[in-house]
Amino acid sequence: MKKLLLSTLILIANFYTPAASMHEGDDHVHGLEISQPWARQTGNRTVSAAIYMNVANKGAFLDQLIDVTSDAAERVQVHQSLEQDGIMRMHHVSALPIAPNENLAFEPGGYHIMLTRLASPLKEGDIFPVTLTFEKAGDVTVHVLVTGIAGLQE
Ligand SMILES: [Cu+2]
Repeated sequence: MKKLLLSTLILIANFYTPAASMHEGDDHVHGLEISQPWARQTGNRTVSAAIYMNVANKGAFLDQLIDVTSDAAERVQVHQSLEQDGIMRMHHVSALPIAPNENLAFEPGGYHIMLTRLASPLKEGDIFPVTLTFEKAGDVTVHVLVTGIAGLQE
């Protein structure tokens, strides 16, 4: 009986711990696949920078990006660039839903993660962590590659 109880506990532990360690990875988390996070180098400037990536929901459930954090800047927000009356404007997006089978691109002229007041300039070749918080998947830390001024070459 004692042995059975112990194996049940181990089973429960195994069931729960992978979720925590999965959150540290860069890709598959609760069906979310996050690929190629990148940001352009900023020269000597620390005013702002934008992070781009691709988020694919390969799971069966709708999820939402509800927060983004990083030590790389004082303020980190999800933004959407939209053209209004011929002028490109950026809007803060507080919750960004990603439906099953949806492939959401964060790209120049669209969604991006805005870093405002950088801790230090972004230098080409640097890699820094950013944590995305999803309603269902929880915290997912990705590593952003700083590219040259041309951006990520496909
Ligand atoms: Cu922005």
